[in-house]
Amino acid sequence: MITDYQVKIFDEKIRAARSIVLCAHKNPDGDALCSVLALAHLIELNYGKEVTCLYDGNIPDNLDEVPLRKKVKYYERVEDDMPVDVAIVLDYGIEKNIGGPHRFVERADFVIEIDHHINHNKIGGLCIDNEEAASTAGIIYQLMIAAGWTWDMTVGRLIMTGIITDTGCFKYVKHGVVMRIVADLIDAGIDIQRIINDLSNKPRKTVVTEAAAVGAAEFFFGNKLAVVIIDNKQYKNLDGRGETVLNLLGQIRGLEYMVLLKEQKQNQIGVSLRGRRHAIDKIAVELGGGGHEFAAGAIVHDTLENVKERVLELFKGVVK
Ligand SMILES: [Mn+2]
Repeated sequence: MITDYQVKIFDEKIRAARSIVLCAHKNPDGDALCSVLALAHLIELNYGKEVTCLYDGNIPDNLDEVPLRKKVKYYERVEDDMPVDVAIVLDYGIEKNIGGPHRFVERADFVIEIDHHINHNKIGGLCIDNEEAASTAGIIYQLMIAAGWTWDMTVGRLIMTGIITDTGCFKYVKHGVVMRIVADLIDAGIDIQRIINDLSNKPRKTVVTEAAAVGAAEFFFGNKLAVVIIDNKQYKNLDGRGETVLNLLGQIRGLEYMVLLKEQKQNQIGVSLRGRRHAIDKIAVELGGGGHEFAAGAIVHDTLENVKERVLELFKGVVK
């Protein structure tokens, strides 16, 4: 629930701000990107203020059709000494996930955070967080309704895209509240089929790389755990986090856990963990990362071989 107090503080801070920066986690996914763009557009519609949207890392090609996609700028393309009155961090998880734009957040007079990740070191002076929420985009919807803001189809499409991507097309929905938001958006004229079609938009090399990676998967603990390795050469062809690899593996009968190891650069391995019925978030924490109960991850600075060994060791105590 969004409180009147949260709306009041948000309103006061935005009204007084001359310079506003919005950002999310590095390598933004659909929810991160669409939450930033939806809130940016809402601030423009309701406060008549231009905001600066920043990102770090890469935005997956399948988000090319997202409305206002061009509005978000790579953080190095913005003047380093740009003044920041208010920074809004969305869908960021933990502070270090912000990456490059963190320098602007650090300099802000006031920080607002809007997030649905578990985080014990919040950075916002105003926190509009809900760990139960299926997506940050859904929190933006609740905020705009609570605040009585004007919104349009662009905002609606962005919010729906954030919800669709973060719920794996509604697969991870745990509470009816998100489906009520979806129902309201559909009644307002948002076309789900069009959004899903727009998200099927990857380069051929990406799909070919993902399929090859699944083909080379290794299986452990009586086929309960699958490990897929994406070396640096393959990583360059990958689109985003390699969600498709995990989705395809997840169709294997009897498989309970999935691990995707991505060599982002030498001695920097992105680890994505999935559990079908058993939690894996504690393993992500052990690796210095975090996330959700059944979907979590970390970035580990070591070789592919060492990280694989470490992950297998951690799973030893967990596989049921
Ligand atoms: Mn999210």
